[in-house]
Amino acid sequence: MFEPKHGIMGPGRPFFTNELLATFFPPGPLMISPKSTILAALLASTAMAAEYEVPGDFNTIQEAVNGAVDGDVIRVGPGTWPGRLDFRGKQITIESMDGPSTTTLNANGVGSVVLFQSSETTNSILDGFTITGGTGSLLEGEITGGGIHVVESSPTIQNCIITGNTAYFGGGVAIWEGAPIIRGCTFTNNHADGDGGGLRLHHYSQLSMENCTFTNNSANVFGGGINYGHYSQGLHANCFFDSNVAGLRGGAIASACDCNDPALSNSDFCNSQPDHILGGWEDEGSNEFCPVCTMDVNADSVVDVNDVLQVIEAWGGCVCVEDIDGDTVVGVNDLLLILSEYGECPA
Ligand SMILES: [Ca+2]
Ligand SMILES: [Ca+2]
Repeated sequence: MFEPKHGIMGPGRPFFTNELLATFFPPGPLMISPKSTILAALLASTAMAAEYEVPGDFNTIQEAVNGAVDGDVIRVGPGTWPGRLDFRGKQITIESMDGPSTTTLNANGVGSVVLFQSSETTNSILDGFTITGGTGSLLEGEITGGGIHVVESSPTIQNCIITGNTAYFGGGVAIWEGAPIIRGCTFTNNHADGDGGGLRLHHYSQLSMENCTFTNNSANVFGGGINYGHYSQGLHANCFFDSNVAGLRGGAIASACDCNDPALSNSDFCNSQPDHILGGWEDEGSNEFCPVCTMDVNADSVVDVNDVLQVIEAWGGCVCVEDIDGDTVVGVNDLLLILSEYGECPA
């Protein structure tokens, strides 16, 4: 009779009971049958579901990833872990033992901190890390995805603090032809020299985001918090945006592109500069916006003749702060908006 040993699952984790074995090996001579084929498959999948600890089983997280197979869980101890981390297409969970406040992945300026670029699915899970020190990866001629680079992949990123990363597109995170799930994450103090200080979606990407916070992210051009690019769309539920800044437009979110309007629900927007949202968006309800002084184009906290003069100087076609209604033309309508809001900006 087949006697299961603990070795199949590792010490202390027996899986096969006599009852289960009886299902596949009824009393009598052992015969090759479809049932034994099923058992072989079961054995294979069960044997793969290992749990590793770093440090302990491996010295680095990447070594653990290299040694892992689909279904495995890598548990990471507290501390700062230098270098880059590539999931290498594996459907595994990498989680911190003690949470993001004590467990940091720091690329120290050598590129993106975490890479999902090998067709990862939502079963590839990053859970509970601070992601920092990232400087992005080259994609289509631009430095993209400072902290996390998602290319043609759809991982799950949860309970992470993404902070202090830079790139040209997507200082914190960039997504290219991906459909990730991001939940319970904080994006703070990330910067893009181009678009998407906290996050950028591009090229047929889809994002499902909930319970995330964006604070103090900045972009020199569009989307201090988030920038949407070509044919991308997303859902943001229960998110909070505070003090995100864009050099041109879309302090919190810019979606002025050939993309679908992002859907927003139960999300709050405060202290965005120069505006909260550039472009269309779908109101799924319960969103709140602090007053924003879009008409104060020279950002001196008062709407007055100086703003009028600046608008007149920018007269004509442009994408700029002087185009207050966002129709890519600085014209009479923008001037009328300024005149309608003359005076001190709301606090
Ligand atoms: Ca002003
Ligand atoms: Ca205009």
